[in-house]
Amino acid sequence: MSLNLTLTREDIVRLCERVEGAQRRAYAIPKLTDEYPSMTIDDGYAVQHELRRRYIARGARLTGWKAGLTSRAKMLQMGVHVPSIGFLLADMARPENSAIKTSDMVHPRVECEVAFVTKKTLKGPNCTRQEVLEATDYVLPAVEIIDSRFSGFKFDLPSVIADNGSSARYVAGGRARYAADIDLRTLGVVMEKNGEIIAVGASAAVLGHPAEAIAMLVNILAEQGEQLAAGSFVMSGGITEAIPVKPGDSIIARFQELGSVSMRFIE
Ligand code: 0L1
Ligand code: MG
Repeated sequence: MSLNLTLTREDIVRLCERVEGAQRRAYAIPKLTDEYPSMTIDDGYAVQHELRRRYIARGARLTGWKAGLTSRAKMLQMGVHVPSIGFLLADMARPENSAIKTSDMVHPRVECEVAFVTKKTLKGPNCTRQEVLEATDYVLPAVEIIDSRFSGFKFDLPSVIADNGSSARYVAGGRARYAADIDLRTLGVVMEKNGEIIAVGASAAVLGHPAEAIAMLVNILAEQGEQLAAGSFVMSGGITEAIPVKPGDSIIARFQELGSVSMRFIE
């Protein structure tokens, strides 16, 4: 399948430098399509690919991937029509119960997700939910801290993809379980902020079943000529809506069957 690219190599490098600057120094930038209105989803992935290449060339370690915009509510909220993927690096991970700095993020928000750890390589196209479940070593609960670098949350799909799906930090914890031992489609989740319930959801919000989101991710990787390596940590997308956090906030995400994941936020 041929890619629908409109950006030149120079444009890709320029936009990558712009996004990287915003990510590393935590400032907001206008959405990329203000300057490149014809930018496509494939262009967005080309910028994301260049971003990953640069981080890894400087010593970052790829730990896995994230599916994003996987619930209908989130797609509506963000005004986009298809899910997206982004990469995860070891230095984005934070320990459970830790204090997470906000001064190195633009406008952090948290969302509850089921994470998968794989034991076999997965390849698209046409990867299915069943293949994902067979390749899964175990699942565990996670909270993603997303941080769109675009001013006023005004963005579109090519811009979000170029910004690595707003990836910033992630915390995994709770209890790891074999996927076969639980009904992954009907897991309930409750998120508390400062002791108050602020969001509730069920895992079916993620494309009907979180493993569908992983299959979707593998199929998008295939379009980019890539596969999902065995041993990857993969987040399947927000079950609850994204909740803004600021210094002083504490978050606890309680997952049915999988335990809870907590963290607090500091300046
Ligand atoms: O993880 C995700 O669902 C990606 C979110 C991208 C848009 C946003 O920043 O909310
Ligand atoms: Mg997410």
